[in-house]
Amino acid sequence: MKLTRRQWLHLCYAVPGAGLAGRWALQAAEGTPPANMIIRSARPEDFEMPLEGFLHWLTPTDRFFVRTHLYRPKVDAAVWRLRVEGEVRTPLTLDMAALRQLPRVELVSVLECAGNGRGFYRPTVPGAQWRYGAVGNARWAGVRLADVLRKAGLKAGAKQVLLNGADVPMGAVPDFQRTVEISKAVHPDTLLAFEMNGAPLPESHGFPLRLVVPGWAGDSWVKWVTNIQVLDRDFDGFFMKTAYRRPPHPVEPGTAVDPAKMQPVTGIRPKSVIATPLDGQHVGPGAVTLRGAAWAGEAPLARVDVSTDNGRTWRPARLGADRARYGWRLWEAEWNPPPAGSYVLMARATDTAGEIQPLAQDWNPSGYLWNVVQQVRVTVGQGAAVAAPAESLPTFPPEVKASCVGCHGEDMMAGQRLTRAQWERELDKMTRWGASVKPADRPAILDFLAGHFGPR
Ligand code: HEC
Ligand SMILES: Nc1nc2c(c(=O)[nH]1)N[C@H]1C(S)=C(S)[C@@H](COP(=O)(O)O)O[C@H]1N2
Ligand SMILES: [Mo]
Repeated sequence: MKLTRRQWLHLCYAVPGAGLAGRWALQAAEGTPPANMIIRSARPEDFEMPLEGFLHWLTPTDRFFVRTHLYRPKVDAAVWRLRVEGEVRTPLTLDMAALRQLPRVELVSVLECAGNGRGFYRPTVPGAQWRYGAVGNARWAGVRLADVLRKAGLKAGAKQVLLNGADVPMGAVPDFQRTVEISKAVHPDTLLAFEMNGAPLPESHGFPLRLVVPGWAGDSWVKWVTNIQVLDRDFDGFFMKTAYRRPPHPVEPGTAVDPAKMQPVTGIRPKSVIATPLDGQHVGPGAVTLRGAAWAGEAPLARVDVSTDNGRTWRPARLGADRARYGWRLWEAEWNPPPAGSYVLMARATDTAGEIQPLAQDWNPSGYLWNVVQQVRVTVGQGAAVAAPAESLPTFPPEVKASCVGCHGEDMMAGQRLTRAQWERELDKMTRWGASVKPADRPAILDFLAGHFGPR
């Protein structure tokens, strides 16, 4: 994306102190968003895989979802170093050649964003409104984090491993830093990966090095890793203490919950997605094949069952031959639809620990770990599918542009469905993060946002 002089001025106005880092980021993140993805936010990059992606066992890299809180850095591999310090006997500074001397490990694993499916929670919650495609299945190659930690020599008090990436700062937005508890960090399947699908990691996916944490949600899969610090205590940075937490018990939907009373997101849950037929599609007459992909977390996927009668009866789907411990499985099931009518198709995953994908789920304040069984409504034998009308963006008034476009675009706001009270909280959060909102403009900004992007 090219910035006009006016946009540059907006940026400097909207992001006090953004300075050189901010400008560098804008250059680094420049580029046209891919045409074959659903763009939730062009900058920072939040791209969702369309449903066709669930027809591939390995997700083609150019169709793999991208989730970035800050700006994507442009890392020069020649000067890049990995620093390992903290509760270790020998702090290390490794370049890529030194890292590659450790045993190479390859594995296929699903990577799913904790917020995948957030867009389905009611009441709606703020954040990228992902539907199904904030997930992908790739072949990762690298070295074991355990081998790196062994080389440095873990001290007895080691409790958590803190990873920091080269994310480019944005205003006063907290840096993306995450910890993984020591037991998961030294698990032989937890990798520092430098390859994805047989090629060097692309920039958007963490070049030159990212963490791979099979079975755990994407927020632990730190990209652009430069620093590893072993801690003898819990880390209290924003992305551990405030974000990526959910309540251990059901809470009143729509309420705020004290982060101290919530727990960090770790493992993902069994889930299946129907790629075809599509919701609203007109099918048949004649046999129809349901196809999709299914996965689970630390306990592998055991089975997928389908229902073509709104959940009254279930029968097993056929699982594809391609499989890996943490990978997803393609599945298919034949359906001979009755001559005419309207039917709800469902697919439900079960893991080897016996956890079954639910038909309904408790709400949580940030909309994490959605795995409610998908419902695909199709009609057989009559009429044509009705296409949903395309939505067009309203024109953003100058005061909203001045305060809110700079760090990210209009798309970040247009994707939300929030009440006025929720928009108030967003304004406060963005102000803390560096947005400058003139008090006199606040009511007009709120009117616009709540008016156009309220709950439906
Ligand atoms: C200083 C930079 C900055 C400015 C200026 C800014 N934002 Fe944001 N905004 C962010 C960041 C960073 C995110 C989160 C990105 C992520 O986590 O993916 C974000 C995300 C959002 C989201 C998604 C929900 C969420 O909380 O993650 C909304 C809605 C939003 N901003 C609204 C606004 C509005 C309204 C304004 C103007 C008052 C504004 N932003 C100005 C940095 C900014
Ligand atoms: N440094 C850094 N690492 C990061 C993030 C980030 O914003 N910065 N986003 C995380 C989140 S929330 C997810 S879901 C995954 C997404 O990985 P992908 O973009 O390769 O799909 O990266 C994780 N690693
Ligand atoms: Mo995520």
